[in-house]
Amino acid sequence: MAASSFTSLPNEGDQESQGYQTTYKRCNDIIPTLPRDTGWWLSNLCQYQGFWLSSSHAILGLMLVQDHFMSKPTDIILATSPKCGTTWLRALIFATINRTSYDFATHPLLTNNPQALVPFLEGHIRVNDSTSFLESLPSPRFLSTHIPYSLFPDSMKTSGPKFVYVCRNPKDVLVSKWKFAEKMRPKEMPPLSLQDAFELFCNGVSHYGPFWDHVLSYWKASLETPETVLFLIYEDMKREPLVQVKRLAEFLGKPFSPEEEREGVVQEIVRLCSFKNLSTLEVNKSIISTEYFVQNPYFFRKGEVGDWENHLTPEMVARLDQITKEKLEGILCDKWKVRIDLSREENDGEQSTDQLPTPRSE
Ligand code: PAP
Repeated sequence: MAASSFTSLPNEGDQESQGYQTTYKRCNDIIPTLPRDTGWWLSNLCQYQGFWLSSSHAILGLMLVQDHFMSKPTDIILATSPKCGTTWLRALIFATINRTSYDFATHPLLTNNPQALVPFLEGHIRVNDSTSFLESLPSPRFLSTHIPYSLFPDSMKTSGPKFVYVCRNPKDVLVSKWKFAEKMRPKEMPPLSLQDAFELFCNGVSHYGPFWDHVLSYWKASLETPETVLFLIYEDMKREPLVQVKRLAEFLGKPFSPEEEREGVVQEIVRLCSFKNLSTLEVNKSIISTEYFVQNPYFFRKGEVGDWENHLTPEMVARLDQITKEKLEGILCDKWKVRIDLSREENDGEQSTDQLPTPRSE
């Protein structure tokens, strides 16, 4: 995939466009000065404000968000490091907050990829050359982002949007990302070996990496302001989806009523958004790009906990675990470390999103 040009400026004239032009220009000036390293499917990544980003897309998007995005107290922002569960949480949050608007038999998630229903903040702010699209969205706006919490302006953190963050075992993230890169790499680039992907990942050189710093930025925020940042874990979501979706609904100020619980609404949402259901829908099997260069099927591979065991060597596992231990121990506590180590065993025989009991209808 060739990096598209970001040099075309928005129309001159109104004040907003001029503000955008200033940011575009600043971005153009800064990018040649940044440290560079190997890209996973673009030719390179640049390090900006401590994180590795694709120059033409992510850095410009980030700068536009930092300079121009006006958040609202009612906004809901799904934040993820890539491959940690963005697609799944987009679907779950969309289904949860809109549960009284749609019938499960004709639900928009049956005919739309979750990316199409939830705007990507730093993508839309860039593509539309104006905040007007984002401004026009009905309240509550539900957006997704890969921007680390520490890079959002303070004004945004205090203005009250609710952030939902989901993280995932870094060993599964690495494998998922490497498999994704296989599909995304243009034919003229040689394949990216797992060993090379592993080295890049360990060195923090992956989209919005270092992975561990991304996790830490939201972990700390969730401790400081738990009312505005909810920290979820992919492995917990797989192990006990009903519990986690109820937690999510409460955090978003839309708890399930006893009647909804009796009617099996939580089960319906979990079933609708399960990997098994979403990945087999025609829309998600079809080659349609909803998010720039990414085809719908690329967002669905296995959706499992512990696939790393099929790919990583014992040496790779030991090094990744060591980095995780150094970076996250005492902060994410032993709980998460243990969860990483035992993720596959813990998942065996537990309630799974794909094997839920049929909801009771009364
Ligand atoms: P993104 O950040 O690039 O949008 P994201 O959706 O976070 O990607 O991650 C894709 C991963 O989530 C894939 O994992 P895998 O490679 O290990 O299989 C994908 O299969 C998984 N995934 C997608 N939808 C679901 C779902 N409904 N439930 C569980 N996992 C899912």
